[in-house]
Amino acid sequence: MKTHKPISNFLSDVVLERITDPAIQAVGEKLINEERLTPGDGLACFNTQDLIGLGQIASAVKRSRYGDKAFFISNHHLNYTNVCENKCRFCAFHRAPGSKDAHTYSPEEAARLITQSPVADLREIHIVGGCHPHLELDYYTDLLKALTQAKSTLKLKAFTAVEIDHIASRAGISTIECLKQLKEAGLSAMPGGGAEVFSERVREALFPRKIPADRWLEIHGEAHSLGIGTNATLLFGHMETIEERVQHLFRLREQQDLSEGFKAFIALPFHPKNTPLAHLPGPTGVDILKTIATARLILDNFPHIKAYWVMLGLKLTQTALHFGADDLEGTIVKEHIAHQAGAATAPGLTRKRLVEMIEEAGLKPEQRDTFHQPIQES
Ligand code: V47
Repeated sequence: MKTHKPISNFLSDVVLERITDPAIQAVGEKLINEERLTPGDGLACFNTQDLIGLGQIASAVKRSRYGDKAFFISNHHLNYTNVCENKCRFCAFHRAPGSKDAHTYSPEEAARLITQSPVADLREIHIVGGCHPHLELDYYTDLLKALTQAKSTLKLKAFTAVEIDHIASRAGISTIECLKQLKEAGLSAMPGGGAEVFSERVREALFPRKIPADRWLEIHGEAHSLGIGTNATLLFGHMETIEERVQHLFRLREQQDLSEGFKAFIALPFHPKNTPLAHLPGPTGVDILKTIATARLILDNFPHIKAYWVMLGLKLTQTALHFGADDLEGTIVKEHIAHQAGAATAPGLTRKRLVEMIEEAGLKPEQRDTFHQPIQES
């Protein structure tokens, strides 16, 4: 069911006429006529020199859905283990089993960390780890149960499709059965990590041990069939081509047409430090804004587009809120994956700072829960 206002209310002929690139003007006209974009339109968005024109269209789409609002959540990121057997070449977070800075929290340790969380109005725990070679299904269900017991009002957004595939194969059960058991133990939603870029060429070069695109999408479809809402990501700015980025976005749009359970898309700019790809520069600010704006336009069936402040930096995040993004992610407390790869942002932000950031960008902050429902301030 369509919940947004006509884009023409937010994208006038005057604005369209000022757009210098005819291909981007044509994109704007298509959206006004409620036509879906084609891969050719996606390429035009990435290739345009008219960044501002592209941003105006993406911002119009955002405002047609959410007006001046921008969303955030009070959450805590918990990386239960950094032990991972996948050894992806873009990742600075993973450690070999037994290495001196490897960690794996017991369910009790994880629960203690959450009861000590500095976030006063905590709503969600975002739980992601590695593909640990020795943890069993019971560990994951015990972890979810211990966290629920620690704070029963919390929602648990846990385990990427990559982890779900790993847990299920170790347990010798199907991924849908695994998801059912995790849901029973307290899983409310799934994060969007592990998608990287849906290109077999890039997978073979950078993450050959990780599940391929079809499997990642299939597991999200299974989660959706069980009523588990999920997110999706794109890791960009390493060796992928623009065509591969566009294909990635279209595969997500196709999956969402089928299973309808994606809640948010997050573009993850590659951070090279401490990875085997440390010689790469990572994407520019212009590229990051283009990617977010283009995602907003192609992913017409995704409710939310996040600007992940941890990886964007605070100023580019504020700018991204005018390039199609409507959500900042959260308070987080202590982020590891991007920071170990060189992110220069704070480990976490207070709720007050998130509110200020949105207000400084000229927008209205709205606190949300895991399911993107508004939370009234108490
Ligand atoms: O899965 C790993 C990526 C992801 C690097 O769903 C890297 O709400 C950049 O998925 N440079 C984790 N990216 C982050 C993530 C996420 C974050 C916030 C909210 C949500 C959500 C999801 O980060 C990993 C991987 O795709 N990643 N290494 C790197 N060097």
